[in-house]
Amino acid sequence: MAKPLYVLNGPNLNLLGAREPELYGRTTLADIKKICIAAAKPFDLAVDFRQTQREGELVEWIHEAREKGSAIIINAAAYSHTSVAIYDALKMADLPIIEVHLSNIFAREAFRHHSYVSAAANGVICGLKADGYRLAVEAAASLAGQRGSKKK
Ligand code: CA2
Repeated sequence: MAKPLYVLNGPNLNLLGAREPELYGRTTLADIKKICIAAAKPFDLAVDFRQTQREGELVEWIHEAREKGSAIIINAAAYSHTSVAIYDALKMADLPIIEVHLSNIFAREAFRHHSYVSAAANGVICGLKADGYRLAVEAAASLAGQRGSKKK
């Protein structure tokens, strides 16, 4: 089997589902993990799905994905807008990178309009709530060269 897709989630995303459904939907992070696993299955890809509150842990996971992953899907949450360390780590990873946000960050406060992650990503999906993760898995699998193996 090919190397897994790393789906990395940043701070506070463990709280999804309960509050601000108009922004983030009602789907929990556990539900999103299931969506990612199901979306990767037709490509014969496994998913390594993680969440952390810590910037340095995200950096370490990006380093790990360089060696052990076939692509990175990342919702760095608030760190998207602040972290040069995450940008540097992503730039060092010679892998397809898809950035995903549940909410449309461009329809929100100005401080959310810039993402350091975007400058290191092959593509960005935002505003589609949990469905953005499904699309991100399909895009990452395609970029990782798994397109031909998608089963109908
Ligand atoms: O839209 C996204 O996915 C964000 O990455 C979510 C981040 C936010 O800082 C980014 O600008 C956009 C915040 C995640 C907070 O998660 C919550 C979970 C439950 C209730 C409230 C917030």
